Amino acid sequence: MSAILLAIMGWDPKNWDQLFRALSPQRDIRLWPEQARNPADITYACVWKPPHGMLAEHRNLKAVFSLGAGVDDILTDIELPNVPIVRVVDADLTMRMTEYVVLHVLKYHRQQRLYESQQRVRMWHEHEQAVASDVSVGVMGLGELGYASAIALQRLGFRVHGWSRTQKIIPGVETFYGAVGLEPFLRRAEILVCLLPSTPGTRGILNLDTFRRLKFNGAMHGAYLINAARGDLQVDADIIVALDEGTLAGATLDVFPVEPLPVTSPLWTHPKVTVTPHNAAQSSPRSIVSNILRQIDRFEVGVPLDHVVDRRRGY
Ligand code: NDP
Ligand code: OXD
Repeated sequence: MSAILLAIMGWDPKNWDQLFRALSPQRDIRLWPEQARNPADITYACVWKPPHGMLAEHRNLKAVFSLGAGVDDILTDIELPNVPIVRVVDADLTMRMTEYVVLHVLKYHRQQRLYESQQRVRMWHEHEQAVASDVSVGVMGLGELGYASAIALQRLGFRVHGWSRTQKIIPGVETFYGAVGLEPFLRRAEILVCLLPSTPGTRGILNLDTFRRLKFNGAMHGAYLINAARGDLQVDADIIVALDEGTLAGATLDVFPVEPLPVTSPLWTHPKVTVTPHNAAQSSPRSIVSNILRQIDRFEVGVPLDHVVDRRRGY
């Protein structure tokens, strides 16, 4: 008996459950916790924010598939079974994240919030507009999502810099890497886009010290933050201080240390903050489910899994 377990927390599991059943009617699909029985039957688990310790109860697991690109919620489970963890790498997800990054970079570049505030008071007034090639955008993380966003921004004419853990060569993008590369990278960035995974090496990296190193006297006349990666990379209190002291001129935040963002958070109403509900790369479950089922079919005939997470690196 071989069954697939779906354990989905924080998202509505119904659509996923229906898709798995529709796209693989021959398989035994069990939605956790309602249909959890005989844990020994389970050979694959497809999960989003599974409760810690739950996967360890399934001793015949052969692989765990994350339903998202980030796997921090899975890897922080200290009882995680020693099986491959596969993450999502999907063209649709990548495109949606690229759209989000381009949208918010352009929103700052084209002073859209300012024009919207003018519209509210029927003010017809043009402001000087910087040329994109004078604006420096720094992309933290040059993996699947950071790379695609950097290329899209570079094609729009921005001056793009990137930072990663290991060295990268990307035509048209000035790259920096490792701890020594962080300082020169930050010094160039007027709009800082974060697409890093959450790991022990990155958590809290979006802090006041980081913001104070950004380039605030460039074509944008201020520094901006866009975090579409993970909430625990940012220190919310430091963002507020940086905005209030003028170190940051604006922040777009899709992710937060506590989600949903508590109604009491000052970020909701801060005049320089844009909040979105962790939907930067809201993507097609159909595409993700099809990819996972294809991987399982191939794995069962001996083909190695793609996009297996390196547990030592943490992403
Ligand atoms: P990848 O694993 O493909 O890329 C991660 C990048 O971060 C790599 O370039 C890596 O460097 C770099 N990196 C990791 N650790 C460090 C470090 N300590 N210092 C410098 N660079 C580092 O991930 P993806 O691009 O697919 O996704 C990135 C993150 O985006 C996910 O982990 C997830 O948290 C978040 N995400 C958010 C979504 C949303 O809707 N808001 C949707 C999807 C993902 P190197 O290349 O050298 O290894
Ligand atoms: C992901 C996400 O990691 O949606 O895929 O946050």
